[in-house]
Amino acid sequence: MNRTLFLTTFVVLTLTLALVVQPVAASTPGIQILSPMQGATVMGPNVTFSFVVTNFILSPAEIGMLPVPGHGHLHVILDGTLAVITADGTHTLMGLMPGMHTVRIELHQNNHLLLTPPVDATVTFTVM
Ligand SMILES: [Cu+2]
Repeated sequence: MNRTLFLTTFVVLTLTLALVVQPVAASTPGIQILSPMQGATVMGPNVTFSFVVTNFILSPAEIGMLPVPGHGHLHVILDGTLAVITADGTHTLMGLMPGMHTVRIELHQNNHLLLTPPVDATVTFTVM
Protein backbone atom coordinates (compact mmCIF):
# COMPACT_ATOMS: atom_id res chain seq x y z
CA MET A 1 0.00 0.00 0.00
CA ASN A 2 1.51 3.31 -0.99
CA ARG A 3 1.64 6.20 1.44
CA THR A 4 -1.14 8.24 -0.23
CA LEU A 5 -3.54 5.32 -0.24
CA PHE A 6 -2.67 4.58 3.39
CA LEU A 7 -3.35 8.17 4.45
CA THR A 8 -6.58 8.33 2.48
CA THR A 9 -7.78 5.10 4.07
CA PHE A 10 -6.79 6.39 7.50
CA VAL A 11 -8.72 9.66 7.02
CA VAL A 12 -11.82 7.88 5.71
CA LEU A 13 -11.81 5.40 8.57
CA THR A 14 -11.28 8.18 11.13
CA LEU A 15 -14.17 10.25 9.75
CA THR A 16 -16.42 7.20 9.65
CA LEU A 17 -15.58 6.37 13.24
CA ALA A 18 -16.18 10.00 14.29
CA LEU A 19 -19.66 9.87 12.75
CA VAL A 20 -20.49 6.58 14.42
CA VAL A 21 -19.28 7.38 17.93
CA GLN A 22 -20.25 11.06 18.17
CA PRO A 23 -21.78 11.73 21.57
CA VAL A 24 -25.54 11.74 22.02
CA ALA A 25 -26.87 15.29 21.85
CA ALA A 26 -27.37 16.93 25.24
CA SER A 27 -30.82 16.22 26.62
CA THR A 28 -33.44 18.82 25.87
CA PRO A 29 -34.72 20.98 28.76
CA GLY A 30 -38.31 20.43 29.79
CA ILE A 31 -40.95 21.58 32.26
CA GLN A 32 -44.08 19.86 33.51
CA ILE A 33 -46.72 21.40 35.75
CA LEU A 34 -47.71 18.89 38.44
CA SER A 35 -50.45 20.92 40.08
CA PRO A 36 -52.99 22.20 39.67
CA MET A 37 -53.87 19.61 37.06
CA GLN A 38 -55.27 20.60 33.68
CA GLY A 39 -58.97 21.42 34.02
CA ALA A 40 -58.94 21.23 37.82
CA THR A 41 -61.15 23.31 40.08
CA VAL A 42 -59.22 24.67 43.05
CA MET A 43 -59.93 26.74 46.13
CA GLY A 44 -58.87 30.38 45.92
CA PRO A 45 -57.86 33.01 46.26
CA ASN A 46 -54.31 31.68 46.66
CA VAL A 47 -53.22 28.85 44.36
CA THR A 48 -49.94 26.97 44.71
CA PHE A 49 -48.26 25.69 41.56
CA SER A 50 -45.75 22.89 41.62
CA PHE A 51 -43.70 21.89 38.64
CA VAL A 52 -40.70 19.83 37.71
CA VAL A 53 -37.91 21.03 35.46
CA THR A 54 -35.66 18.54 33.68
CA ASN A 55 -32.26 18.94 32.04
CA PHE A 56 -32.11 22.57 33.20
CA ILE A 57 -30.61 24.13 36.32
CA LEU A 58 -32.78 26.70 38.12
CA SER A 59 -30.26 29.25 39.33
CA PRO A 60 -31.64 32.14 41.41
CA ALA A 61 -28.17 33.64 41.90
CA GLU A 62 -27.76 34.04 38.12
CA ILE A 63 -31.03 35.88 37.40
CA GLY A 64 -30.15 38.92 35.30
CA MET A 65 -26.61 37.71 34.65
CA LEU A 66 -24.97 36.55 31.43
CA PRO A 67 -26.42 33.40 29.86
CA VAL A 68 -24.93 30.05 30.84
CA PRO A 69 -26.06 27.09 28.74
CA GLY A 70 -28.48 24.92 30.70
CA HIS A 71 -28.96 27.50 33.49
CA GLY A 72 -31.81 29.94 34.06
CA HIS A 73 -35.12 30.62 35.77
CA LEU A 74 -38.87 30.66 35.24
CA HIS A 75 -41.35 33.28 34.15
CA VAL A 76 -44.88 32.60 35.40
CA ILE A 77 -47.49 34.11 33.08
CA LEU A 78 -51.01 34.46 34.50
CA ASP A 79 -53.74 35.08 31.93
CA GLY A 80 -51.19 36.52 29.50
CA THR A 81 -49.41 38.81 31.97
CA LEU A 82 -46.06 38.18 33.65
CA ALA A 83 -46.89 37.46 37.29
CA VAL A 84 -43.56 36.46 38.78
CA ILE A 85 -39.97 35.50 38.03
CA THR A 86 -38.77 32.60 40.15
CA ALA A 87 -36.22 29.82 40.32
CA ASP A 88 -38.16 27.70 42.81
CA GLY A 89 -40.03 24.45 42.17
CA THR A 90 -43.27 25.83 43.56
CA HIS A 91 -44.96 29.20 43.56
CA THR A 92 -48.16 30.50 45.12
CA LEU A 93 -50.12 33.06 43.16
CA MET A 94 -52.10 35.21 45.56
CA GLY A 95 -55.51 36.79 45.19
CA LEU A 96 -56.83 34.99 42.13
CA MET A 97 -60.38 35.93 41.26
CA PRO A 98 -63.00 33.17 40.94
CA GLY A 99 -63.27 31.80 37.42
CA MET A 100 -61.11 30.24 34.76
CA HIS A 101 -57.43 31.10 34.54
CA THR A 102 -54.48 30.03 32.42
CA VAL A 103 -50.92 29.88 33.71
CA ARG A 104 -47.93 29.39 31.44
CA ILE A 105 -44.52 28.74 32.93
CA GLU A 106 -41.56 29.43 30.66
CA LEU A 107 -37.90 28.54 30.97
CA HIS A 108 -35.70 31.59 30.51
CA GLN A 109 -31.98 32.14 30.24
CA ASN A 110 -30.19 34.10 32.94
CA ASN A 111 -30.59 37.28 30.86
CA HIS A 112 -34.40 36.74 30.64
CA LEU A 113 -34.41 35.63 27.00
CA LEU A 114 -36.45 32.57 26.09
CA LEU A 115 -34.61 29.38 25.30
CA THR A 116 -34.25 28.52 21.62
CA PRO A 117 -36.58 26.81 20.86
CA PRO A 118 -38.88 28.02 23.67
CA VAL A 119 -39.71 25.57 26.47
CA ASP A 120 -42.89 26.07 28.49
CA ALA A 121 -45.91 24.38 30.03
CA THR A 122 -49.47 25.64 30.31
CA VAL A 123 -52.35 24.73 32.61
CA THR A 124 -55.93 25.98 32.59
CA PHE A 125 -57.92 25.69 35.82
CA THR A 126 -60.90 27.19 37.62
CA VAL A 127 -60.75 29.03 40.93
CA MET A 128 -63.83 28.77 43.12
CU1 LIG B 1 -36.24 36.26 33.36
